[in-house]
Amino acid sequence: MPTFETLDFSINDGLATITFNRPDRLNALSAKLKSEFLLALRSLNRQDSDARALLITGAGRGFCAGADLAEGGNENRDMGASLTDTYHPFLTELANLRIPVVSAVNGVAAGAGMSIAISADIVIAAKSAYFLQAFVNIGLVPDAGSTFLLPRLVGLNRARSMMMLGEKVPADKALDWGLVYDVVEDDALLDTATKLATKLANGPTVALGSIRHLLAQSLTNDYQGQLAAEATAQRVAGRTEDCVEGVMAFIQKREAAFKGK
Ligand code: T3D
Repeated sequence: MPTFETLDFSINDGLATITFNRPDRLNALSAKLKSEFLLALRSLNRQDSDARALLITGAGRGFCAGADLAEGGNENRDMGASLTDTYHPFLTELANLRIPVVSAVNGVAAGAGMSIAISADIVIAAKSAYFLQAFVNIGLVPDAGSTFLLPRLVGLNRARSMMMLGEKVPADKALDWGLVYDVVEDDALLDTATKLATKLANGPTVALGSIRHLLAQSLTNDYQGQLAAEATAQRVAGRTEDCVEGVMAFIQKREAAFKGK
């Protein structure tokens, strides 16, 4: 298992956990953190990885405050190149993960940090957490996939207001908007998110991975294209040991013991 400076990474009983660990900077995305996040995600995407679900959270009082604005060299640098070189690789790896992802948003999720949080399949937020399209407050446009994901999650009007006003959206409002799956008491966040992620880690991994990819494809496919994608995915899922086990367990009136194969 690789060790990292800016995040904690572990895999226990099929559940991988990545905890951003720069609490004094609200887990802002330094160059090091971005490269370590990419390495961790790449290791999870390897065929020989034991991981069957991923939980992402942040140490301290923030989930992630977006780009590290204190890292220097901000004047006249090519931020477009910075995005394609240092953000898009980890965002793409995250989108392509073959396992389900849960984010436990323990505090602020701002800028690209919000993009990471809402890239998860299931987002759980602590009561005190909030979401912030911080970009406009520093004269930037939303990036890291925000303009793709956010309007699809909350609708154009809400996405537009968040992006143009740059105001905090508290967890309760995010729940009301459908941006998060659940909001729990702060001290119950990690436990709740871990239980949920563990349930996914014990699920039929191939089917779960396909569900995340099918839903992603549904954002751009037409109806016929999506029917075809479902058929392709079902061909694969239908041949897994987990499918045999799931049907057998149903007939035998017992709980299925999925192995992720
Ligand atoms: O090329 C590229 O990188 C382009 C990519 C852009 C992607 C983006 O994500 S752009 C958006 C970047 N993020 C922001 O603009 C958010 C900046 N932070 C804030 O607005 C506020 O910190 C928060 C609203 C998130 C939290 O406010 P508060 O009052 O709870 O905490 P604080 O006191 O501002 O922050 C605590 C510390 O974390 C503080 O350090 P200090 O004073 O104790 O030494 C603060 O400077 C530091 N911090 C917070 N956010 C960042 C940060 N340091 C570096 N980068 C940050 N993003």
